[in-house]
Amino acid sequence: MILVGERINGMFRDVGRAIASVDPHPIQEWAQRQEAAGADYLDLNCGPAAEDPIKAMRWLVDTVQAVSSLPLCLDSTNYDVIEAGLERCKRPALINSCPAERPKIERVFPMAKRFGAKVIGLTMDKKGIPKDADSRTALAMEIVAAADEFGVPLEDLWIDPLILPVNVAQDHVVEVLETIRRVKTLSSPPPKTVVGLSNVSQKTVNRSLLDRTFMVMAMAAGLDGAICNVCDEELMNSVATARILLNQDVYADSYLKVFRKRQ
Ligand code: THG
Repeated sequence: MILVGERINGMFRDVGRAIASVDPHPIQEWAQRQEAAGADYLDLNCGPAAEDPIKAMRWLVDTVQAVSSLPLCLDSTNYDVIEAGLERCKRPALINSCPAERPKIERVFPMAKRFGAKVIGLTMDKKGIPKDADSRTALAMEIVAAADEFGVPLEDLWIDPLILPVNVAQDHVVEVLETIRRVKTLSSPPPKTVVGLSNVSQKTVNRSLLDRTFMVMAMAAGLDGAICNVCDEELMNSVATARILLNQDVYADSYLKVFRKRQ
């Protein structure tokens, strides 16, 4: 599993405040904490409140790179913000994200190629997020075709079937799992799959239980990565255990310790 730490996001009050007051310390603490917890990437999202999001993204990238050598996942719907971040990234980054809409594809994929960045493609378009796996998979196919057209390697394409909160879109969850399975048949090599895990439990009680149960189900369906709360130890133990049961790691009685050390 490729784990993307979700915590440097202006939607969290402490991070939003740190961005607004240009205070590097809370940001750098979260970078180091998530790296120690086993993150492979760090998601950076200025949040809805940033006054000058281009300046904020540049500052976030510089601030995080001063204390962590993890690659970054630049999370914005504003592609000028993503481009400003990419210009500062020392390592190949992950662009988060691009929907299956032609003008956005034409903006994002050439930029990904220019910077050697990877891309998260969303199974949504102007009409929004469809419910059924057929429609989600059709949108994924449009993004696979775009990667091919613009010369972005399929290994660098991550498809996100967009998991929604279970309390408002319960009937979507099985469709997302089926989409994860089907995306693997779209090309050779297949694109990777990724979800924003914490979406599933937004505004519910038992958040951690919902997150880790869905994580294990999605891993069994073939999920390759997740933007998630890497500081949730029970979630990380579930990931380690699912990897053993899916024969992705060699069993040892000490597998939890082994996983934690390796991550
Ligand atoms: N797909 C992709 N990128 C994404 C998402 C996705 N980026 C953002 C998001 N979804 C994933 N990251 C988060 C981060 C935080 C929360 C959910 C998803 C979250 N936040 C608290 C809440 O809303 O209750 C914030 C409140 C707080 O604790 O302060 O749950 O799906 N490609």
